[in-house]
Amino acid sequence: MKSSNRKLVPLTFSLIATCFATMNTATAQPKETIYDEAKVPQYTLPDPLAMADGAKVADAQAWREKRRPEVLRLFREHVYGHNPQNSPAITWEVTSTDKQALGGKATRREVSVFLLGKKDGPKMDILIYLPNNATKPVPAFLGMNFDGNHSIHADPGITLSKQWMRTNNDKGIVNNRATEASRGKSTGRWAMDKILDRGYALATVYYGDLEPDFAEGHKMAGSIRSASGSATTPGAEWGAIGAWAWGLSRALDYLQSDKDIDAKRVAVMGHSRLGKTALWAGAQDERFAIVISNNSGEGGASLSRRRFGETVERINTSFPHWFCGNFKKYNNNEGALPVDQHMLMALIAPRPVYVASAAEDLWADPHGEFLSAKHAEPVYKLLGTEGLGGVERMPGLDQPVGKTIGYHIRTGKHDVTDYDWEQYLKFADRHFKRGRP
Ligand code: GTR
Repeated sequence: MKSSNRKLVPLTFSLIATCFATMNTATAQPKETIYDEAKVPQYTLPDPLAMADGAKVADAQAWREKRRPEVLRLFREHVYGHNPQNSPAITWEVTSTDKQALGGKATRREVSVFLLGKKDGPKMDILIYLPNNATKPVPAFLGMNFDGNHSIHADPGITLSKQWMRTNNDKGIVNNRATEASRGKSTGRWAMDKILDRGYALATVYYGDLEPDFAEGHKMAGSIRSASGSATTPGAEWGAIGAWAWGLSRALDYLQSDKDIDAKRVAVMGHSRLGKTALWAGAQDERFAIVISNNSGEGGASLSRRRFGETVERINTSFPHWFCGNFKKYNNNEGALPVDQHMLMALIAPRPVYVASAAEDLWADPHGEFLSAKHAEPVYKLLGTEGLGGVERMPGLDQPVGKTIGYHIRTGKHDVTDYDWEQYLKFADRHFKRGRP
């Protein structure tokens, strides 16, 4: 998605601030967007390995039993909101199967998932491509899409979404509905051939099936937030990102029952706002084996306290529906947050996480995305993994680094490219023990 605020300015990256204690909390803040590393106010990050009461988290058990639940609760209370409890189990129906899709290369399956277990309630449609020449069950990538399942490939067999979507002439979306001209408009973001050739399935869901992406979208018929009612105290109720992330977990519920998919090897992936969503889904739901954030920026991989590019105030103003009400308390007041986004990544530990930035995507603060990964590392190490594997500094352009935490900054703009997918496939091969390490 484009933002008028995305600016192309020269990259200047400073040294990594590695010591929490030496940074001072920011005081008076300028309101203009900062794109100059030298102008970023100082800040102090919360220590992921210190309990809210100050007690040190000394071992894996203390992380697992005490600090991880605490951090998760803090993110729910202050950032993304709480999911509803005790939702009924999903039910589903396979609505189409074509064993000779894409010229015989793949099996295409479409599944309607009834999110609250009944056919007259909210539903989402999963589109799945399975490689025909691979031994089943296969590992999979699961990611939400921005413009309907039909947008990810020109395959005429994909059912055209009937859901509300943002009108866009270039994408053939007229009066908030997709048309035949919408087919395959996002093909470039889904490296279908590469994914299938490497023996992975691809599963995707239109995020608007859960909730249309505008401030009042939660009030629309079929939106999961309106159908689920209130989950908790005002202010801590789930926002749209919470609802989309919940949808990813429901998609995984379905994948667990699909005998062609190895549900223990599902990588959840997302771009931009859907990268924030993938991180939040992966942080909460430990069934996701790998989590991939593509250019997720503010409220995703990048540090909230670092005022570079988009800020908390800015995102809460432009997209008041994405986060919980309490998150607005941190407008221009990030230092008061009990968490920061490195702790979101720490919630994923010890599972592999990959963070990708783009050089021209300064709005998303590439350096802040790298720093989150770096500052999540103590938790990865405590849990016995290598984390970034000795990487101390942000790497140069197009030089992927890392072990359990992967990172790259690619040449170019805010987007998902074949280059990004190549890195995700290598990372997944390595962690799913397919091919050479
Ligand atoms: C921007 C927003 C970003 C990012 C992006 C996207 O307008 O400011 O946080 O999520 O949209 O989703 O493409």
